[in-house]
Amino acid sequence: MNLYRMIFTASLLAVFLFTACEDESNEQSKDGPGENEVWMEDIAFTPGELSVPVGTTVKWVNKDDVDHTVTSSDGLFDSGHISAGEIYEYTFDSAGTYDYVCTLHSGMTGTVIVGDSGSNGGDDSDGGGGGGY
Ligand SMILES: [Cu+2]
Repeated sequence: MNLYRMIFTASLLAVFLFTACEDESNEQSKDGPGENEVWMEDIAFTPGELSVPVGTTVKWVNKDDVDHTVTSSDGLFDSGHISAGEIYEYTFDSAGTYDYVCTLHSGMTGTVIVGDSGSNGGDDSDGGGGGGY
């Protein structure tokens, strides 16, 4: 009786450890959006605000099980319905701030900020090196 109980406990432990390892690898393979990429996930745009240089093609990926749209607030671009797993791409050729929404989900909004090419990256190092002290 005791031996059976021990084997049972040991196998439970083995299953638990195996499952724990599996969970860990699942977590690692679940990466976030790539560069110039916005995910539509959990009825939200991630990242909600994306900064890119002029000429960048931004890619929206629908990670949800429901349709979404990427619709410019000023009518510049409109993806139409993007089905689950589908991708929409748009190339931003001029600088500016572009607000967009999903017409299917109120409150699902995002922004793409397009900067002048070349000036990108110099913005946050403008402090002069902090020699004031
Ligand atoms: Cu949506």
